[in-house]
Amino acid sequence: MKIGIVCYPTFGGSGVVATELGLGLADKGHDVHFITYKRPVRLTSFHANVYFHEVTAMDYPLFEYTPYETSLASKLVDVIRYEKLDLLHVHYAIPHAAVAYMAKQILKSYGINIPVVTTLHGTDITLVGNDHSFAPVVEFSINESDGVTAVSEQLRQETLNTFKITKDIRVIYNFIDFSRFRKTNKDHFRKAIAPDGEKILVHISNFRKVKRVEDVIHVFDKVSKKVKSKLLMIGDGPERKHMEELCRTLNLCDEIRFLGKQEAVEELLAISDLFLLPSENESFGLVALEAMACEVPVISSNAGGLPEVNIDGVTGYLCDVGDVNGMAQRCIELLQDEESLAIFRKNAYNQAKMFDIKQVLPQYEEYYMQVLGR
Ligand code: GMT
Repeated sequence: MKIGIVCYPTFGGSGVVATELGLGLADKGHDVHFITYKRPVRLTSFHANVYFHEVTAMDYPLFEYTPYETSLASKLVDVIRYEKLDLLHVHYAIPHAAVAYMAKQILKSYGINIPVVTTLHGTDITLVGNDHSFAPVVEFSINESDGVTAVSEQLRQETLNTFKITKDIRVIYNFIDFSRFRKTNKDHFRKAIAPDGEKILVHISNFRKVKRVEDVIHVFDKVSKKVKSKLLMIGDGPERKHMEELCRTLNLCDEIRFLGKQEAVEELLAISDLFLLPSENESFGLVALEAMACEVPVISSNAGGLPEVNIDGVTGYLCDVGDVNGMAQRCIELLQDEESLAIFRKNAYNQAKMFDIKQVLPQYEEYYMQVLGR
């Protein structure tokens, strides 16, 4: 198949899923064309049947807002016509599903019918998508897609509860590539970060409000009073500055390291004992899955689709959003009990196996065939 993939090229989960999916499809012999404004962060090396088409949005003094959507639609028309794509798969509804609809209509005037699959990732439905400034367009473009997938059952339900949806929504879970995410021996890193045998807790996110990063710091504050430990804060975003200030106020600067955006997160997960994800909302929680694949149990909130990934009392613990005391207590229990920690580590790995890319990729291929009517 010749497949076009539209996504955000940044560190966000939807861009990561889209890129890994595209690369996996290419490995299976499909031709994959990424169409976006920058080379996706996980598209780092040359692959024989992977193509990248950069969208350049034209600026002009008249435009207060650069019309990226128009440039993307024009690029889609061009790539689909000349590369003769079979199917277009857009990740994150805003604005990609609406732009795909526009491109589809334009292509009809050339006698081309391009099936569009839209994958919903989370905030395109919850935090952002249901805002009245986007909602009618999101609802319309989901209903006009030829196929719609959601990354968790909870997100599917939330979409049906939020919008008037006339299309079936197929749940295809996010996935993990074990050739990259697995526990490896990085003892030299561990020694550098925790020279006195401290436990290592880790958080990875885009540091937006929805991640409740301040809860991570408050949980760690309580844990570090009972267990000698260090906290790694990986990623960057609007809340980082406030979090650094909070660490200074709590006098935790020697125990917490802000590492910024990191490419090889698996190397840091390999030396971690617990992963913290206290999000306000999380349609799936891809980073939690990445941690689990590296045998790191997860202490998370029970928001959104997290209970479909992190199993309470098995692969980690789920607490109510904002329950800092509960999360800290669970961390302390696990960190003080090596035997339980080892069991949770193995359970986390086994649960991650359910989301192996080798199981999930064929579900997308089968879904594409269904949408194409083959
Ligand atoms: O808004 C975000 O947090 C980023 C967003 C994205 O599109 O990158 O993340 C969402 O998609 C990920 C991949 O499917 C999911 O693992 C995340 O749970 C989801 N984030 C939220 O629902 C907040």
